[in-house]
Amino acid sequence: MDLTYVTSGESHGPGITAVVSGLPAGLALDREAIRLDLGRRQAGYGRSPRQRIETDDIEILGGVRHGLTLGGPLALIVRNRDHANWGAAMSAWPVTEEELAAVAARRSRKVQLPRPGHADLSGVMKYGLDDVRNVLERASARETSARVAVGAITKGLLAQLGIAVYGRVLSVGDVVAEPDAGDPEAFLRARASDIGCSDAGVEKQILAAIDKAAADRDTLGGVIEIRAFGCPPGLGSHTEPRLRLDARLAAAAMGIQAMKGVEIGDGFENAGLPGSAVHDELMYDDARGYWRETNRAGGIEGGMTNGEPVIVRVAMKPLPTLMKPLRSARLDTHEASDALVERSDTTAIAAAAVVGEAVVAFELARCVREKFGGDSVGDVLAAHAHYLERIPWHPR
Ligand code: EPS
Repeated sequence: MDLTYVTSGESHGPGITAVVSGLPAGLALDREAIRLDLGRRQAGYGRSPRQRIETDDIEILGGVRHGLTLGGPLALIVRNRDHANWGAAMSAWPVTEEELAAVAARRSRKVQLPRPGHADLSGVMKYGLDDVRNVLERASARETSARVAVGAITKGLLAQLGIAVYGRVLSVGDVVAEPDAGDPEAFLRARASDIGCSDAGVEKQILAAIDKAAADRDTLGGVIEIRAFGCPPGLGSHTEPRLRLDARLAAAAMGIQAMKGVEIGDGFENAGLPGSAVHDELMYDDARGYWRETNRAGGIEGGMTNGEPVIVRVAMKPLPTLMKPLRSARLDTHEASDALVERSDTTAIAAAAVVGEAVVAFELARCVREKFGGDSVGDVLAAHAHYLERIPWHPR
């Protein structure tokens, strides 16, 4: 069974919709857990004032009855409250000049100033458009609200198999958290932090760095880390490149707006070390089955989970919408001009950790659907239990 999803919608359109296909029947939707993740994505120091307008929640449009999935495609929408302030400027249907004039002038005018580092210029060239807004509205990371909702739903499936996925922030700009054990407790500490970071020691520095960037009318990127605990060995496959879990996680992570680098485990550090200092030696005892003292591989060998926590780190570039604009050239006249200045976040790194959690959860759930099949959650659980019995050497 292939688990897939697609989203539709623009940042200031009526809402962001997602359709998820391939969920088993009988999966309970935890409304509070979904709301919690949507709220976490909106929080985080350095977000734009837009977040004071939006209070994200989902409406289910299909595929669920009385809180349980029915086995068919699930459709949901996260409404954009800001849409009401844009009206005719973001109407799906043709509008009159009068209707457009009723909207604030800035919103009804064609955007002619592509931002360096944004989808703006390549997007208008590719799609033959003359208004950057026709690109930027879809390129916006507002779209991740629906992806987080989809991730929260699939986390519900993973939880039934004892799999938990967490995200956190490791660095913001040049401020880096101290390394720690990276256990679930560390990730729960991060959830309580304003910036999604486990290390309370650097939090003040991070907040100060964000304040400074805001005062300088600049933006900051950073690095996030996602870990999945409780994965059975054998999610993903070595047999085909497209089935390799590391390749799939990299694609899922890079599919998040503004992500520019991915590492599995200690990938980049390992590249500079001899093999003897890199590979995680195998131990065995009857109580634990196979186990490893280290997890430099990040829980994936041969494109498959090996039973250790899955570790994915992702680098986010600083957002390209700057209040202190970079140089650009107008689309219509090609005159040199400053790039578009539009309300934006100073950093969205804390939100990125929540989105990272969602996309990793989705990809793992996809692997679960491939490996264990089944039409109902009961079928999935039975196949999972049967598999673990078949590999009694798996540490419990
Ligand atoms: C975004 C620009 C900002 C962010 C937005 C993503 O939107 P606005 O221009 O309306 O202030 O707030 O993110 C969200 C609205 C969200 O919910 O994440 C962009 O261009 O990517």
